[in-house]
Amino acid sequence: HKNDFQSSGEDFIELEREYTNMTSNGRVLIVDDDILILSIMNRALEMRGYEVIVTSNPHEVGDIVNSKDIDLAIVDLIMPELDGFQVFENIRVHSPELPIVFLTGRDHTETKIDALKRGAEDYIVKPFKVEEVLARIDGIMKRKSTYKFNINIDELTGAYTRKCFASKITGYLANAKAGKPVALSFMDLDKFKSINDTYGHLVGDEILKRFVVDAKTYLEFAKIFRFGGDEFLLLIENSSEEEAKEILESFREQVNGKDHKIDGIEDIIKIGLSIGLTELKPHDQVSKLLDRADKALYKAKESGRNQTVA
Ligand code: GH3
Repeated sequence: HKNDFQSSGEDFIELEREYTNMTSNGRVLIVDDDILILSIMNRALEMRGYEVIVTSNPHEVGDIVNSKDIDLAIVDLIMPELDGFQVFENIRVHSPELPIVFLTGRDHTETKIDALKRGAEDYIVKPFKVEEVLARIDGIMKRKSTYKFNINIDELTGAYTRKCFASKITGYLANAKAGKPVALSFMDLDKFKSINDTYGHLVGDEILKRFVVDAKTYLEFAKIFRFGGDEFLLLIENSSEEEAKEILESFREQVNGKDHKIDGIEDIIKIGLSIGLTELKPHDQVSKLLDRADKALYKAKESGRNQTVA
């Protein structure tokens, strides 16, 4: 079950690495039978901060794309063993979203149009200027990283998004299957609408932002996702329901104990927090899991709010 255990936590490290560009600007695969091209591009890309994987064997491409987290592929169009378009289709099967750039000696308008229509990101004709190829690749990677950032990080609060949750939950469920406890909670601010109604939407926004900052500070070992509006999901790994309940109650008390002073507002604003808690079960379906957490949250609201219900 080694892979099961590897999933979620490392995925997030990967995400954060991409956002902060700490270790690499991304991973590029180059497929070309011309060893000279491989070596020139390898060196140029590495100097630019990319991790590079090269192969002159187009039959390997499917496996590489499957096993390594590739961000972009550069593919030669004419290779003795396999046509570049076939390599392109192979990659598409394994990784439909991966940007693919053709690098080719075939300066032929119809082939170029064919490649672009199939969805190639670019079509660069040899001989090429290395600087120009690098500029094109930098552009593609920048767009890709902005796109990934935008779909995974909530713009207002900086919490992970609901989409991000959807893409990660399978990994967490695999962990549960492997016997690793994971707790999930639904949290909803109490009477949040009345903060908006009394002080305006911008003050409401500020409260949401502060709430996420506090969650990230107090619960730094957990992952917080904004599910929508004032509703958040929290995942705590290596934690049973019982342990999570203690952690969350203490967090709720911290949140509730805080006085929020906001510029231009006389009143002190307090946040109440209702929390529904459950644990991932080995054969859980996502919908069942969310349903349990949601029902617990509903109970917390019904029983008078500002409390944790498991
Ligand atoms: P309850 O304790 O029953 O949950 O009461 P509530 O007022 O919190 O009810 P509800 O959760 O339905 O209200 C959520 C409100 O959050 C309604 C919506 O206008 C507001 N809201 C949703 N998204 C945002 C946002 O991004 N910013 C602000 N300021 N308000 C938002």
